[in-house]
Amino acid sequence: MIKKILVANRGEIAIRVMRTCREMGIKSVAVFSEADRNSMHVRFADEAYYIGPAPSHESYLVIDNIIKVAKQSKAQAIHPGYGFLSENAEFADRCDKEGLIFIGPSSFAINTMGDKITARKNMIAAGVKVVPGTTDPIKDLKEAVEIVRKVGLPVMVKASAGGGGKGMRLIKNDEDIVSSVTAAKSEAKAAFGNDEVYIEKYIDSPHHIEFQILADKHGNCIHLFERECSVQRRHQKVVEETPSPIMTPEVRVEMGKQAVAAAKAVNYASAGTIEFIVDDDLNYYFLEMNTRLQVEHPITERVVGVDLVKEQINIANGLPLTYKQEDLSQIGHAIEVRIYAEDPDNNFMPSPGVVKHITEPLGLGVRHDGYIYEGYEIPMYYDPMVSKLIVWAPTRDQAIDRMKRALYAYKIIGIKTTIPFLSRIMDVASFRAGNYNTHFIQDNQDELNPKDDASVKLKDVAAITAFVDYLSKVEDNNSCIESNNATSNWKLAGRKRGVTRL
Ligand code: MV4
Repeated sequence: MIKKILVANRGEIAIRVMRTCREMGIKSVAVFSEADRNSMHVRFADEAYYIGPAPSHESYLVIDNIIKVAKQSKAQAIHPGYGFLSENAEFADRCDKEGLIFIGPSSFAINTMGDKITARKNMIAAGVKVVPGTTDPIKDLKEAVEIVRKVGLPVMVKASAGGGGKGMRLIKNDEDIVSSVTAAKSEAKAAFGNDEVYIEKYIDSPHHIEFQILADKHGNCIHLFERECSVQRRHQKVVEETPSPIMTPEVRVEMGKQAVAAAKAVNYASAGTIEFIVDDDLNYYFLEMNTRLQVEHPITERVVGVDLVKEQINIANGLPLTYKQEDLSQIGHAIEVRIYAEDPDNNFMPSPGVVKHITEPLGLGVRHDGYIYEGYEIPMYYDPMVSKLIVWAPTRDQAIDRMKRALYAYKIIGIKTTIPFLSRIMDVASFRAGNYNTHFIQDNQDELNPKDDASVKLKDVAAITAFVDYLSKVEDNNSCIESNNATSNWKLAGRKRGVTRL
């Protein structure tokens, strides 16, 4: 059984993984770059090792260095988190060869799903619905024209080595086929060293709905229902929620079965996500599989009541799943928002700097997964996401109210964050109505833009004034407590060195 895990990551996800390690009595090992000497994940771990200069290709992405630290620290397993080496088949293989357990799927599953054309082929063979289009790489421009004629315009050309929106092009007119396919191929070559592209029918204004799955090494596979991830900006998710407001019980059962079939087709064993695009009539199509723990996993954890990292570790230990599909249900509603160190009032410019103050929201139904603290300087080398705020409530309406309350209470001073933008999303009528798709942010740009009127600035001034006033009162009150004859039970209890319990 795994007793020590090296977490090959940083920031909130490294801390997230370490929390579960501690609950399971597993020691955690942190690795850190030059820029992360003062990072919270280093303090959170039982041990920490330096692995190289700030740029991630000289530290968090250097397989040799990470393997070396794993051996030196006698860790038996490596959790890659998300990003960095999490979907690197070579790394998974290398762990295997070095006798280390990679907490994730096999390199075969990563490779098969990583190549989108191979993934499509495998999904079709497994009876999973994919977007109508090609099953093989486009051979030449002549073939491209024929395929577009068959599939019908509009279409998308996508890079087989792409994914997550990278290397995609929309073709609307016949005249554009040749130039778009040519451009897509050369872009793919430059970005991925692989110029294979494929063509799919374009699905207009789709929803992005993904299914969480868990599979063990004994052939058991279950799904943990869906996450609605349609609120995106430049292929970055901004808000995620579960259940999806557009889902029906019937379609949920069908898509869940498809998700399980997709995972089984590649002998998957770990936590994974099957991404679908879904149109307004709830026609759904497999898009791609993410072979890692995802940023938005906490909403599933909250609504289904399963610790996904714990399950990943148990699966890596070779244990069979302890949940059966019929044991699982969705209880209540969860929403996650991602907080970035970016200025939403200035075209989302990165806003690195020192965190002068942070008050994290707390209270009923609130989870905060973050890593920044007062005095911390956010390095500019890595992803600008500073935290995730996850709320749960019995109903969707109450969850939105709770998110608004939590965002109101969330104060970060010193850097600009996307908190005000997220608050405005919660106030958009179509979001409240659950009536939105992947065009949501584009479609509501006016409402989501900052209200550049005096009332906002006045509110800021009022908040600062209130805080200064509060600070001065803290001093005043300190001096008057001593001269006050009225004594509270609390003070009495303290004097008697006994506590009155309620
Ligand atoms: C599509 C599509 C429409 N039709 N494929 C973007 C990310 C990548 N995973 C796939 N993406 C899309 N693929 C077909 N055939 C529209 C998108 C898309 C999108 C998908 C999910 C969430 C947000 C999106 C934003 C723009 C485009």
